[in-house]
Amino acid sequence: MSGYLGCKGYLKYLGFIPVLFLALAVFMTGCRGQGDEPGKGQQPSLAAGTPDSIRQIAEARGLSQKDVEAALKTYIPSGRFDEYVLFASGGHSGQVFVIGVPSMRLLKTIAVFTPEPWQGWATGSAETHEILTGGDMPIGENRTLNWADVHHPALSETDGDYDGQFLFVNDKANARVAVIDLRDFETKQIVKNPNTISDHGASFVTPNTEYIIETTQYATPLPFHEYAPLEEYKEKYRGLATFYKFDREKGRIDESKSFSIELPPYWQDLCDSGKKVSDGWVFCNSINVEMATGGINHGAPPFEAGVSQKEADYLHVFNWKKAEEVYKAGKVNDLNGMSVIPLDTAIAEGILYFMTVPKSPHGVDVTPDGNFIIASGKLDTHATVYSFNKIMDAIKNNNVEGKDEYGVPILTFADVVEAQVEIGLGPLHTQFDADGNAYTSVFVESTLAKWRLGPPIYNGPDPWTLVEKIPVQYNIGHVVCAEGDTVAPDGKYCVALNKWSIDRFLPVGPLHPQNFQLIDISGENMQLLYDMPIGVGEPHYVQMVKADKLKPWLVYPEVGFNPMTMSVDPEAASVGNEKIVRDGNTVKIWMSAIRSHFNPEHITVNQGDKVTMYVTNVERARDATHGFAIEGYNINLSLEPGEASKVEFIADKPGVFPFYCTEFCSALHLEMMGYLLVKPSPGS
Ligand code: K7E
Ligand code: CUA
Repeated sequence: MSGYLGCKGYLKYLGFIPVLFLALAVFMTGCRGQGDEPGKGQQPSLAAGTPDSIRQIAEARGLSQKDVEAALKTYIPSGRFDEYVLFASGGHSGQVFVIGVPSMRLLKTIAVFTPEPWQGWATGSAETHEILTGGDMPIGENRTLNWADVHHPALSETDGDYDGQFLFVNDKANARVAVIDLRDFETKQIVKNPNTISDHGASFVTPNTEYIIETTQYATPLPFHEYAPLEEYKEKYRGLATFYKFDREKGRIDESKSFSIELPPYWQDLCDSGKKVSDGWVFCNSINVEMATGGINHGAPPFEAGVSQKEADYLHVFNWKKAEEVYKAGKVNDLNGMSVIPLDTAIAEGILYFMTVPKSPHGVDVTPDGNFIIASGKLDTHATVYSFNKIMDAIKNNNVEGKDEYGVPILTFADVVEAQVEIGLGPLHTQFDADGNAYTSVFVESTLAKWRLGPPIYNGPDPWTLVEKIPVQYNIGHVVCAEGDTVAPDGKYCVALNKWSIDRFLPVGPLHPQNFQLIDISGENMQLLYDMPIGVGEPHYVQMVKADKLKPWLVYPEVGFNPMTMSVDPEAASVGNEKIVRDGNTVKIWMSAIRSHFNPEHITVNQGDKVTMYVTNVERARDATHGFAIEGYNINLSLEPGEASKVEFIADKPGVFPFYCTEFCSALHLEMMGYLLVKPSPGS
């Protein structure tokens, strides 16, 4: 324990100087692992009256009463369902993880930006390949992206509440946004921003999913594929906030009705939409108002120091309803097919204002009632709370404390701030419960802090004060609480999304899993319930939705259904129309799949033929999925009941290639196969 106290003492006397920040983070990390010994439980101490059978299990396993309570709170018996669902960004995996709460069982990964063979995602089907490459870079040839850095999932909303229909996620590395339809949990669209290469303040939705918001992270010349040396950073480099119009009917982003706003080359960071009273506004943080360009290799200060020289950065305040009017009035430039509102226009039209935020902010979160905007500095110990009404007053009265280099008005800090709440060192992100409390992740300290909001959302004693902190293991990034970023949070659970696990799991080599820690927030004190390792990528943000808001299909509604169009495909194969049709060197095959055979089973083509296969799973039974793989041809489809898929390939390799079903669908699954015979062309 002395090590832990030593760390605390160190913290107390340390000034929060940016250059020391890294050293501090390293030091704090070194402090860890000195508390509880991993793998060894505390002495069991079950309450009197606990049945002997339970007492014996607890004693044999070295479980305390708290451990047993935690186990009981998370256990879901076979055949029963979880109460909540987490949609977790998959980080580098380019995917989304679907996890049940409170069991913390992984229910599914949704393939988004990377090929995923089980779902047949871009591993053979023409449709999925078309979606995946729909977001490819508009530069270079053969530049098919095969990874992504997924940060922020956003569920579609109606009146500021999750409606369970769609999910959007971003790819920070390449400024892409994807649309997932929650009827079949499949990705339907990937859009690449033509003018920026990286994003971070994405995906965030407006309260009725009118728009999906995406802001640049690292500034580049505008557009990004133009060249400009770093010496011209201030003149040529720019950020962007893009508002993608969502067509709910079609379930797609409509790029032709989307627009961007040109921004100074600060690094725009996370965003949140105003809601209720603040509907119509969007708030996005930024860092690097210094416009540092790094250059440690030329003796310049490294980015980490340059970017955090100043005491404050700017929180961007956007009037998106006004921006929409300006866009519709045509006061835009066309840039690579995207309408861009120039920075000067945004200023002149009252679309953009700044507010200062102390010490390298990161997250920004709007309270459920829409009255307050909370931002936290990574090098600060406070959450800074801005009042929406005060912001509106400052704008109306032109109460500014100056302008930035580009002429953006900066609202007077003292007049827009409602409170600054002492939270702990390194606050990042904030969520809410139903009782007027906020929950902020505190990175450097590795804690989750619960604190009280103030009137009108919380009208009890001691507003704007810290209530309790719970240690987490370790380095918490985001926190998610049940429906905790909507107009109507549920409370009950939060999950700490920890970057480091260090000593929490059986060692699996130097690359450690992330650690999702489920925390019960329903009682007087927060209680840690469960650690879930995530060993597939680094999740950032997660949303937690009430399970009964989701209404997914259990099978596709009709046989021959094409998930890309979400309708019956007129070209789909069906029972009775299976056939092989040759036209010159083009061969088309209509194939059905049902337990336990494909029809046709023999396909003979000539080397060099262009082959198109329409394969339909004609099953109507739940879970009767078939796969369709052609050995040696790098093809695997997943055909869920009713689904129709299309495969196109050139039969360039002669020989005999078994094709088979890759899902163990029946007792005679191994027999569900056939032969593709490719006759060598004469002379080959
Ligand atoms: Cu990792 Cu929201 Cu991209 Cu914070 S972000 S942790
Ligand atoms: Cu169909 Cu195995």
